[in-house]
Amino acid sequence: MNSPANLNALQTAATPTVTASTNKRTESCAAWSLEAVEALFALPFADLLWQAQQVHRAHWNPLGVQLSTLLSVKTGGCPEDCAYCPQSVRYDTGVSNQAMLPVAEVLAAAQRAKEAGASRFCMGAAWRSPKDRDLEPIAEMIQGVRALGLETCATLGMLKPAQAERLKDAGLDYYNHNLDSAPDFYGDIIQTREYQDRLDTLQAVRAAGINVCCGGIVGMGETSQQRAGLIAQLANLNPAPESVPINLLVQVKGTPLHGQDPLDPLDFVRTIAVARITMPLSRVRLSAGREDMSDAVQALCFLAGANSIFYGEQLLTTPNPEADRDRTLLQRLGMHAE
Ligand code: SAM
Ligand code: DTB
Ligand code: SF4
Repeated sequence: MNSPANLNALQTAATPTVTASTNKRTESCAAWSLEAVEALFALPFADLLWQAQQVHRAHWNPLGVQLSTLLSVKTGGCPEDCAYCPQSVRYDTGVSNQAMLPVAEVLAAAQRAKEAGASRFCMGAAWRSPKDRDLEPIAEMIQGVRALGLETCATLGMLKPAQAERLKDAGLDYYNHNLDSAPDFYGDIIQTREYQDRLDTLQAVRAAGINVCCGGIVGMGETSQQRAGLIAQLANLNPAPESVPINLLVQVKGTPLHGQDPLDPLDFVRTIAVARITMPLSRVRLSAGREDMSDAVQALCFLAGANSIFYGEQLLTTPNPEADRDRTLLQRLGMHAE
C-alpha cells in the first residue's frame, strides 16, 4: 500500500505547473501521464478531495459558482449516431424536431436567463456541422445575446477554421465541443465521426481566438481507467479548456445507452476532483445529470472543485433542476453566483 509520503512524491512529480494568467503549460513541463491521472482516481476519497480543495482554493473563490443557461436553438433530426443522444434521428426518443428558432425568440430567452441570474447563455444545435448559411442567423443571435451583457457560448457540431472565425467576428466568447470519452472507449459510443475530428474542431476554435469549452460524459459504461483517459486528454490539451463540462449521462429511453448501470455517485465526485486537480485554472462545470442528483452529492461536487453549473429548468431536451431549487441550494451552502 502507498504511504502518504509515497503519494506525495507521486503527486509532486506528476503535477505540471501552469502559468499564472493562462492555462498554457510551461515549455519545460511534462503533460499529465495517464498513470498519474489513474493514480489520482485510485486515492482514498478523503485524500483526493483534500488535494482537490487545496488546488481549488489556491486558484478560485471556493464559494463562487458561474451560471450558464442553455437553449436548444435547433432541435432533433441529427444524422449522427452518438449513443447517448436523444436528438439523433436514428433513435426513437420522442423528441420533436424543431427548425431553427427565430432570433427574437432566442433573445427573449436570453433576457429571461439574465434576469434569473445567469452570466452565460449557451445556444445548442443538433447538427453534425453547420452549413455556412446556418451561421448568419446564429451570428445575429450571438450579437444580440452579447448586447444584453451576457457571455455567449455556442455548440453547433464540427467547425471548419473559417466558420470558427465567422463566429469569433460575431462576438462568440466560448465554443462548446466535447471529447465525450477516452479515445479507447469512443468507438463504442460514436461511429459517425472520429476522435481526431473533434480535436480538429477544437484546434479551429482555439486558432480563431474563441475560449474553449470542452468536457465529456461519464456513466456510459466506461471503466475507471477510461474516465482517467478522458480527463488526461482534456488536461493535455495545451492550453487546457477554459471551461470543462463534466456530464453525468442522462439516460433517455430509446437511446442505446438507456438502461446502463448507473454510476456510483462517489465516482462522479471523484471525476470532478480529478478534473479540478489536473486543470487548476479551468472552470469545472457540474453539468448534465443534476436533476436526479441529491443536494448532498452536488455539495460534494462543489467541495471537489466544481465552480459552474447549467442553470435553468431545461438542458437541451431534458430537464434540469428548477432555478429556485438551485438558488436555495447555493444559499444553504453559503455559496453565490459569480
Ligand atoms: N450537435 C453538437 C455536437 O454534438 O457537438 C452540439 C450539441 S450536443 C447535444 C452537445 C453535447 O451534449 C454532447 O457532446 C454531449 O457531451 C452532451 N450530451 C448530449 N446528450 C447527452 C446526455 N443524454 N447526457 C449527457 N450529456 C449529453
Ligand atoms: C455539455 O457538455 N452539456 C450540455 C451542453 N454541453 C450543450 C448538453 C447536455 C445535454 C443533455 C441532454 C439533453 O438535454 O438533450
Ligand atoms: Fe447530433 Fe450532437 Fe446529438 Fe451527436 S450529440 S447526435 S452530433 S446533436
